[in-house]
Amino acid sequence: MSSTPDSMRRGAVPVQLPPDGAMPAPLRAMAPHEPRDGDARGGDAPTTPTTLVALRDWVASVAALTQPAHIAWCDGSDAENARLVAMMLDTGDLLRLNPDTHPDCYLHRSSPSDVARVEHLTFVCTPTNDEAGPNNHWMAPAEAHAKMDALYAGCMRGRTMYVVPYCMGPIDSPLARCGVEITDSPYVVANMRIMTRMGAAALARIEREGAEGLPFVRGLHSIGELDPERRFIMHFPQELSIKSFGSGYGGNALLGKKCHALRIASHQARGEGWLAEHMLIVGIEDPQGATHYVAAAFPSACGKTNLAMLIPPEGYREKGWKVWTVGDDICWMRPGADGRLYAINPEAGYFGVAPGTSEKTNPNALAMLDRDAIFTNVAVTADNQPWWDGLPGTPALDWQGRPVDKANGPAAHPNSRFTVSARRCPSYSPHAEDPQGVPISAIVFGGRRESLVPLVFEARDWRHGVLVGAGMASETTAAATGAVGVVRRDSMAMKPFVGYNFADYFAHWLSFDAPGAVLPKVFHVNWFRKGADGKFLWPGFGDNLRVLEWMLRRVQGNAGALETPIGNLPLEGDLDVEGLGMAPGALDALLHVDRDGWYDEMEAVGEYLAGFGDRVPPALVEEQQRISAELGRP
Ligand code: SAT
Ligand code: MN
Repeated sequence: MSSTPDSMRRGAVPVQLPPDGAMPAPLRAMAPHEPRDGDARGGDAPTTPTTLVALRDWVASVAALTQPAHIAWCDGSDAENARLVAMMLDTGDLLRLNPDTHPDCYLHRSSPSDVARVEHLTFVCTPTNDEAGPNNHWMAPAEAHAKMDALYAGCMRGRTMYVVPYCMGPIDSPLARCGVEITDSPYVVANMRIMTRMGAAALARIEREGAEGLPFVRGLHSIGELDPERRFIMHFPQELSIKSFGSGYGGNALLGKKCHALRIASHQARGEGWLAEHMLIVGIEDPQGATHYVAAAFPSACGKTNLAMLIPPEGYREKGWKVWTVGDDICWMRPGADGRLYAINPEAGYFGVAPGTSEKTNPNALAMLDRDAIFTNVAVTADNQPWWDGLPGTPALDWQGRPVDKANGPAAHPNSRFTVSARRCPSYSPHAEDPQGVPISAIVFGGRRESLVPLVFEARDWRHGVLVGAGMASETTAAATGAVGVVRRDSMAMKPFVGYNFADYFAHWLSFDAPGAVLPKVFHVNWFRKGADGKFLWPGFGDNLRVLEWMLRRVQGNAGALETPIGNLPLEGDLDVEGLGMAPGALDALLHVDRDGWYDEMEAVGEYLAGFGDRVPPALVEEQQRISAELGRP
């Protein structure tokens, strides 16, 4: 990807560095308010990069290690983005899509061995292995630093090093947190500009907070040679830092997303009394005009984006139901003065799974994708429009740019993605950028389960809800490298994303049940239950609002439920299935609790918890045992 020397590129305004080895000199140019002659090619003279000594020193030390040809401080402006895009069109990092149908849309084809997150190469480097827990790969911090620094030595020779200040969350929100990503990938810069509040405003906040002694998260990223054998994603939660090498893809490379907003933030949140979760946030407006916010945790590629942008079924629309999107992937929430949990979406864009996004499944998403979007690893039609399964038209070239041939597999990669600004979403909530966040009425856990798990059930209280989240399991998807369709435990959909020991994380969740707390109700859903014929029993997508409606009526105390050992389920007639034309028996099957199957499931959850040893909160084990006992040994 970066084989072209940067001397041939036109990028974000760079600072010209002397040849290898002579580091300190150019950083002289970063003294406050000192003009620079950095852009040797006559671009606009860059202003002073930063007044913050800690940032300056870190950038200097990274440059000394990685030896870039230029340093470019990104301001996030349109002009800077235009320069980067022009440069990437020159180098082939981006291809322009059909400007008539998709103005300002670009295609990026990643290296074929770099198409998803790499969980087996992702490490949490806490001082002790126990702090990372059995849920994480662990490496001692000193060893991890040494390994990464050896990879970084000279890795940016001939390249530009981009310094990308960003803010996760509305720029004026007390719940937001900032970071700086240093990267040698202009594609990462362009994506970070969409996915975060990137540039001058973020830098100003970082400097203001820095002056008060507050830290920023430091993320160092190099694509290296995109060699899967030399690829690692390392997290140092205690140092609030990230080191990523060898991948340019998604969560491996856009460090604000999973690395910062989940792995590092979950550690920060634990210390500061809040939650950093892998959840969408959606507002449901009822016909009376009241909006209730729901946060829902599903593993990657299980429909978070679709649920966040749901379009109500016709009968609901007629009655006045509306759905408002706050976020589709990550949720930061903390108790407010009134005891409720208030949530922000730390992201500013969507990095959504393309295949399956269609007029039927998610018209709101499609509506955002006809301009100002970056597509990664999708196919293209003969007239150069992006294409994937679910779209009309015929693909001409596959995700690797080859003429489409069934023998090569799907035309669009199963983990191909779009990157687009949240503000382009037709259902974007007018409260999505409220600095104080939105109050959460319900938390929903869910996964892909062909069998056993009913369409919906409600936890009887917070403690039970935490167990429901901890015991979650789902069939794996293409979002991570590895086998697809294998059921694995994925507590709170955070298995790949929590920056510390799951046992401590469960205890942190339990701790929110404190005096004065007004906690959301907790539910579990499964849209993916199949019948004996192997077909999905529930239509899903827009019709999921029917299930959300029942939840909100439960929250307000005006819907019935059948109490069972696994939780409370809708009674016959509680779910509005009018107009669905469901097959006889389908709803019964969807709401059936198989006691023997659930006994085995709860025993498996017990074994899973036992895997965390003494660290696991006794309250959670008691809860599991209570339910097992109620179910009774088959
Ligand atoms: O981690 S990514 O951002 O690549 C996508 C995901 O797994 O949710
Ligand atoms: Mn995700």
